[in-house]
Amino acid sequence: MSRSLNSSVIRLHEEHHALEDYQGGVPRWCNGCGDNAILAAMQRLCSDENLAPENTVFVSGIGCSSRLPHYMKTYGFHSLHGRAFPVAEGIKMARPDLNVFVSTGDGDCCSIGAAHWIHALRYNMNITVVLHDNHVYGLTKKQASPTSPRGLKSNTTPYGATLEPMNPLTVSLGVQGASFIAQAVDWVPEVLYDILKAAYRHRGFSFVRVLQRCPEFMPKAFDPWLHDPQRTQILTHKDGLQLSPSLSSAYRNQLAHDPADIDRAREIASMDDPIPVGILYRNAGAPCYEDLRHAGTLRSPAAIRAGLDRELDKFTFWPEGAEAAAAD
Ligand SMILES: Cc1ncc(C[n+]2csc(CCOP(=O)(O)OP(=O)(O)O)c2C)c(N)n1
Ligand code: SF4
Repeated sequence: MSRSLNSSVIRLHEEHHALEDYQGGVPRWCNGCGDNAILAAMQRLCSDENLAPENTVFVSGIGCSSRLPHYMKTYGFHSLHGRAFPVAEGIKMARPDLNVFVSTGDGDCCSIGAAHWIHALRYNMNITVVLHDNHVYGLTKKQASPTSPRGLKSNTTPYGATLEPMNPLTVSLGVQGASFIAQAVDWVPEVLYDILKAAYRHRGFSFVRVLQRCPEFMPKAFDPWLHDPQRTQILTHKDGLQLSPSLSSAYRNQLAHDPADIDRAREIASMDDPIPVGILYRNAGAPCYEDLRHAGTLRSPAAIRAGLDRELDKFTFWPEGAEAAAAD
């Protein structure tokens, strides 16, 4: 083998990351938990996009879904309940070059973390977010969440949940600055993967709500949709999802939807039967907060040194006239 060919082979080997490069610990989720499908799609995405593990961070709050960073062989930050967004935003401000992902549950995001969620949408930082929405608090063994169906009997609602559920899609689409809103379901993995890929490739805050099965505490929650593919409506468009021929014949209920149309996106988002799946809204031109604030510059070696110099100079004794001379 010639020397240049040899070195290219070595470079190829060094630069390509296989699926195993992203597979961390063995997941502790229950059998049949939809979190497994989301994890598999994430690992495939990282490998296909060849994201350097050392430049990739998965951030989460607390919950079953928030265990995802443990299972990715990248950097990870399993933070506090409801606090994944400010942690992810801090990372992005300091290191805008990193690929930053967030995994959050419906309790983590829509309940305790709701204020952070709204402002994260508004700030539109380049972060890819997956809301694992199983309509319940799983980790703490069945309490009602903001997305629980009305009437759900749980440890906190023994007579049934009183309120109508919150719709994370319509809430997100109501926030000024929101730039990418999509919905997927864990039981159609190919479409889940395509939506996560589009979300990752969008430059801005991409928010993907994934309807996620929790066989332990919500065993039949999505059965009607699982048993009847026509009750899932796939949003297709040349700038959105395009189904493979086999999926197209299985999921015949399709709706052409241009993700640039926010008014139509809001109408579609409010449907719950059939479930809309696809990219509801995308605005590639929305400004990212880190660009507006020139993120990362504060942490450059030159900026850190200048800051230290400024601090140390406060303790310098300048003989008369020397300060002006030093400034010249
Ligand atoms: C400040 C705080 N409050 C409450 C809890 C208890 N707690 C842990 S996880 C959780 C809810 C998790 O539900 P969700 O976000 O829907 O995730 P899932 O487990 O369903 O994936 C709660 C209330 C906590 N850890 N910290
Ligand atoms: S309790 Fe539910 S959400 Fe948690 S791991 Fe089990 S199936 Fe998944």
